[in-house]
Amino acid sequence: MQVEKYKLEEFNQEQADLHKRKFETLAAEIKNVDSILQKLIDFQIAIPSWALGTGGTRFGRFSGGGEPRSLEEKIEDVGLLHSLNASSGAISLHIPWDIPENAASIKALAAQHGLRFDAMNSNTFQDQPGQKLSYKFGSMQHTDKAVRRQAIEHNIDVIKYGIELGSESLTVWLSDGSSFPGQLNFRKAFQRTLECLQEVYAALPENWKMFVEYKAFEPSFYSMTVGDWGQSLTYANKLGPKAYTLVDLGHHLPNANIEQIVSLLLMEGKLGGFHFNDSKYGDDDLTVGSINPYQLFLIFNELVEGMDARGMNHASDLGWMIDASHNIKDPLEDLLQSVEAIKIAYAQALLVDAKALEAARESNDVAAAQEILQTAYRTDVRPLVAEARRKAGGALQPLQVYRSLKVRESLVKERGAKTVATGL
Ligand SMILES: [Mn+2]
Repeated sequence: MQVEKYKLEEFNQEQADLHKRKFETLAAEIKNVDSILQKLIDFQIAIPSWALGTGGTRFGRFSGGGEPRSLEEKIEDVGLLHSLNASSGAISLHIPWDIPENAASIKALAAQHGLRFDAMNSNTFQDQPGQKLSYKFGSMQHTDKAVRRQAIEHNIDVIKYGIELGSESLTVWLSDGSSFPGQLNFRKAFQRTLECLQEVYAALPENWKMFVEYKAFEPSFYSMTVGDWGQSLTYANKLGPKAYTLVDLGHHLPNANIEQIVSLLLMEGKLGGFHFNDSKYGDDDLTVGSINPYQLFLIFNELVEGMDARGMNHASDLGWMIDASHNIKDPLEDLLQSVEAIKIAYAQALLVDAKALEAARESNDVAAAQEILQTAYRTDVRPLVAEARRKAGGALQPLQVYRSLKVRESLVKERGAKTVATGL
C-alpha cells in the first residue's frame, strides 16, 4: 500500500494554521533554527525487517494481521513509514530471513521507495532447517572447529548479499556464552570467537564496517562471550580500523550509564552504530522513549557533543537503527512512535547550550549544569520535528494520517488476517 501524496497534503493543510503558530513561537526562541531543521531532515533511522511483524515472547505470539509475507512487502512497509515520517529512509536486513532472490529487482524496489540498505545482520543464534551443524553450544566460540567454520562461512555469505544490495556494514550479534558456571573456558571462548571474527573481517570490502554488538545476558544466562562494551571494544580494537562497537540500548544491565559508555566509545573513535529501543527490566524491546525518555535525551546529548568534538557528520558517520519487536501494538504504529521519540531526543540535544554547559562544568557549577541540560530537555520540540518532516515532504502528524487512512485495515485486506512475517 502507498500513501497518495495529495492525501498527505490534505491532512497537512488541515493542520497548517495551528502548526504554523506553534512552530513560529518555538522558532523565535531558537538561534540557529534553520541549521537544526536541516540536521533533523538529514537524520534517517533504519528500520529492521524483523520489526514489521508482531514480535513474540517466549510464551507466545499474537499475530496482528496484514504482516509482510515477503522481502518485497517488508520494503513496501518501510516505504510507507518513510512516506509518512520522511525519516525512515533505510532498511536493515537479516539473513537468512530476508535472502533476496533477485538482488537487482529488490534494489530497484527499495530505490522506488527512497530507501537504501543499512547494516546486514547475520544469524548464528538459531539453527535453520537443513543446517548441518547445531549452534546449541555457541557458534564462533564453539569447541568444534567445523561449527566455527560454518559460522564464518555464514557471515561471509551475508557480506556477499549485502554487496549485491549496496549495504556497507555487517552487524554481528552472537548469542554465544554459557548458562552455568564451569561450562566454558572464558579465555578459549574469547580467542575462538576472535579468530572467527578475524576471518570475517578479512572478507569485508574496503568501504565496509563491521559492528560488534554486545549483550549482557540472554539467551546465555551465566556469561556472554560478547557481554559488554569492554569486551566488544577489545574485539574491535584487535580486529582493526573497520571494526566498531555497536550499542543496543536494551543490552545493558539495569541502570547502566549508557551515555557515559557512548561518550567514551566516541572518544576512542570506536562507536559504530546504535540500536534503539526502550526497557524497564531487561531486553524488553519496548517503544523507544516509552519508559525513559530522559535517558534517551542524555544519550543524544553525548552523541551530539562527542560527534561534534570529532567533526563527524551526525546523519552518516554512525549507523542508526531501531531494534525492537512489538507484541501488543501494531508494529507500524509502534515504529512511527519510535522514530518520533528519536527525533525529539535528537532535537532536544541540538538545543543544549554546549558552551554554557562547558563553562558551568569548568567552574564546578553543578546546579547550572543541570539547569542547562533540563532546559533543553523540557522544551517541547514537537513543532520543530514536525516542521522538519513537513519540509521533507512528510506528514505533520504521521500516526494520525496512518490511522485516518486505515492503513492496517488495507494491509489486512490485501495480505490476510493471519499472515506471519517471514523470520519471526
Ligand atoms: Mn540489537
